[in-house]
Amino acid sequence: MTTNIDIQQAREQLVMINPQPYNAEAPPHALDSEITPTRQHYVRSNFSLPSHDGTLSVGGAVENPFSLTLAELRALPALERAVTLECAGNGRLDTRPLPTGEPWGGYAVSTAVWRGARLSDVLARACPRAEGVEVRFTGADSGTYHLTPVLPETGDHLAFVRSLTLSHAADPANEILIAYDMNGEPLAPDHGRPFRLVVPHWFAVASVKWLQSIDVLTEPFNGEFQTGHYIYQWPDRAPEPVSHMRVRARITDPPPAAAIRAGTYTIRGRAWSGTGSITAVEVSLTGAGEWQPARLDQPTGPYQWQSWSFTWQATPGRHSLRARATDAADNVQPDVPPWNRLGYGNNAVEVHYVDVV
Ligand SMILES: Nc1nc2c(c(=O)[nH]1)N[C@H]1C(S)=C(S)[C@@H](COP(=O)(O)O)O[C@H]1N2
Ligand SMILES: [Mo]
Repeated sequence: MTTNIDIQQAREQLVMINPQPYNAEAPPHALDSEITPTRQHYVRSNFSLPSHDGTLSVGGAVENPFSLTLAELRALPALERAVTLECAGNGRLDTRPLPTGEPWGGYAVSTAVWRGARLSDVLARACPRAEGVEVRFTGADSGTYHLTPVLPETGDHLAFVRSLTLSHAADPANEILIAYDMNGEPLAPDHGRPFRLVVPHWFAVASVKWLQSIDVLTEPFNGEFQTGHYIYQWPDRAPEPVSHMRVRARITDPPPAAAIRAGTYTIRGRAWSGTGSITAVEVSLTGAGEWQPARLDQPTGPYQWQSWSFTWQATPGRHSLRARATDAADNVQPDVPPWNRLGYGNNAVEVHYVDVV
């Protein structure tokens, strides 16, 4: 049984953004490890922690509806993958004018090893009917929700529900998991106990926690969490739903606002993207242009951030360090946040100040 004390302890190492619903960033040093320790993995929840009856029902437009207990899910062939999850609102605090929404700094991003059943296996067993177009995922959490003005008709008591296209969800190559273990232990309550979706490459809003039901739909789903929120409302072009993580690099060492000794210093960091592996990271030491190539490590897996480093001859004074990543689809980070009304997907190049003494 999980007590309030257990939940409190699980939250001790995080940097709180909102006590209720509980939202918290990873501490900056969490990014020093390739796999984020579970207690340092950021948490984002739209509602209070729900209770869950321990079963997953699979139905809708399928030939063979069924339900699974956690034990039955564990008995299916398992897949284990390290997956970097990033909140689409990560970096919102650095966008101007400041949008509404949780004021995330830059640490709503973490990487964990997830183990679970393949969503494609579960869907194949249910046998979707030919007219199926989307799959809807319903979480056990619900509550009152501050609606965007664009969809007043959706009401104000909502559950957390998202969908994927059936072709995306049912393709085994996409390795979407119904995960029950995180870093070798059963999922913690804040991360979706007893099971959750993990959708590699996508902003983590797609990875529905406390998963309760999976339904094949014959019409596209347009719930609040994919038509009201989690939409890029650009000032100058048509709105787009939030989907893949945007290319981004982060300096992890020296840590933010550090003072270091003059001499040779290895700058280290991580870089990630949902639109292709990272192909280059460049570093600027002057706050202006002058981009120099960093050493980029090969990916250790298809869905996790990559490590990079740069050897710096640090001279006394204050320096502004910047790192910029490019991915295999040739996406490169912009200099300024790509402003949109709800402040999603800020992947602007970050400036890191360091004092060298
Ligand atoms: N049921 C449910 N699933 C959810 C959410 C939620 O509020 N309810 N938040 C989503 C968002 S916006 C993010 S960023 C991730 C966060 O996952 P984590 O808390 O394990 O880091 O969960 C996603 N899954
Ligand atoms: Mo998120």
